[in-house]
Amino acid sequence: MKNLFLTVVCGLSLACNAIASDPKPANVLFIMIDDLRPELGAYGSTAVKSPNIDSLASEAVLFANAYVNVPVCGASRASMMSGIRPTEKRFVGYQARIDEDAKGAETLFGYLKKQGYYSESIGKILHFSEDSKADWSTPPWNPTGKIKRIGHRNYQSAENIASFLKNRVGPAYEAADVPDNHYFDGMIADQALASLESASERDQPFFMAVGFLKPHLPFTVPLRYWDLYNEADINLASNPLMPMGAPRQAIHSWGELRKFDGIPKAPHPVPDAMAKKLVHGYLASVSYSDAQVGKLLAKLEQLNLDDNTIVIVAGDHGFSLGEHGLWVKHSPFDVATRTPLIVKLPTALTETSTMGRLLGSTLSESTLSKSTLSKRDEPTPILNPGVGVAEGLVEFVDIFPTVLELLGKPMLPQLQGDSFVSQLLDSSAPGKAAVFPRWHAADVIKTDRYAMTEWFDQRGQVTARMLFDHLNDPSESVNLAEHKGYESLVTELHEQLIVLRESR
Ligand SMILES: [Ca+2]
Repeated sequence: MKNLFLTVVCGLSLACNAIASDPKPANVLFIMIDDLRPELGAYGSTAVKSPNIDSLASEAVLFANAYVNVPVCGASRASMMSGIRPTEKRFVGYQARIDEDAKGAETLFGYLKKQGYYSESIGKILHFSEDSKADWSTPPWNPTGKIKRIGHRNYQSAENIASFLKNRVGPAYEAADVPDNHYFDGMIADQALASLESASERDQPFFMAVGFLKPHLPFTVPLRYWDLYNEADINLASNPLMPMGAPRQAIHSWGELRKFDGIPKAPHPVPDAMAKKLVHGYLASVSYSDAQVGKLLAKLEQLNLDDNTIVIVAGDHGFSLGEHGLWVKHSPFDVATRTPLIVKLPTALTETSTMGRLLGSTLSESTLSKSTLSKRDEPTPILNPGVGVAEGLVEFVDIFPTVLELLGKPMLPQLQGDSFVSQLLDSSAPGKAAVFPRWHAADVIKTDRYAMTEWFDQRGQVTARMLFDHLNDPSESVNLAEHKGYESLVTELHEQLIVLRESR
């Protein structure tokens, strides 16, 4: 009954301070999935099998247009965990560190630790475990393989291990018939389950960040996840060509994939049969990570932590699987910058049965009583807080302030994003007017309809430009930047980009 009361208060205030005013502070389970593009059933993909994340999404707000600020692991994570935007000099590559690039900045996990939270990192969260290490309540936990020299590749087959130890190269994929926890993500899940048990016994709220490594290359996952797919049925990218009129700056040689055994050297493309194998491996890897997420969600429920825990599932950037002839990330294209973001509020706030209906009607009444339209007889639609598909734009620098608002913690001056709590309470609420990913010399402005990339030289002069109309060309096949009739739009977007560049 207490929760119900607080829920009503939350509804009346049209903010989510109820979580904060609850005498028992909410926990956060933050799950990152490396290199995950929106290749999930919940995002409309019919190619992949992702039942666990899909199930979570049905009880959460799914952000259909969530963009990272840098399409590479380390920099994306550093920017997100500090709430600070990348620049030409800050959070540039995979080796970016918060404690070097943004010295003195608070981290999300460190700030929550100061606020009384138990902050814990399991698996891949920041690129370096040493980065801002003291901000965690306990040293970051990472899995180790039997043969250290193989590192993150974590091959299990004797043949691949021998090949790697001899030649320092191995294949881009592997399908060993082993249990989940012979590969790293199964170990990470096991550790996270144990940590959730410990957390449930601790009289302290937690911020638990769990980072799964797949579908990052190499696609080394148990055979049974490969067996979920028939390779012959796998479709290759429908837009395998560079956009018409794309500048040369848009092309890269996807070196991260080429270093694996058997992949053609630049500038040669991946043959179709190999491309099918790689896409198969990516899908199998997504299903493997999805299964690990399922274990965490089941444990959360089993421990009765779900009613008081915010669950966030996020990628760290997108991934090209042959789109534009490209592979991996490292580009300003939409396929490399858009990533999944799903946020589930504690069950006590989003229960769709009695409590949900009460909350919905409370919100409606509250809105009506404040509205000048309230004298009319048109009812405000019943809202369904915490559930739905949010089409409005968000970007990853917004995650830090959102978590603070949900937990009722004071904001920090360093934060360069905006809370999207309004979209969590009502998924149809508007998102941002624009979001701003960037990659090396390229800055992107993405609005509801358009995406424009500008490449800048060291003097700040534009050297190349791409403009796409996502309404008519969502797969980015025609660069409109030099087309007649787009001059004023280009100028307008350019001016917004300059304002952003000068503000960060
Ligand atoms: Ca990544």
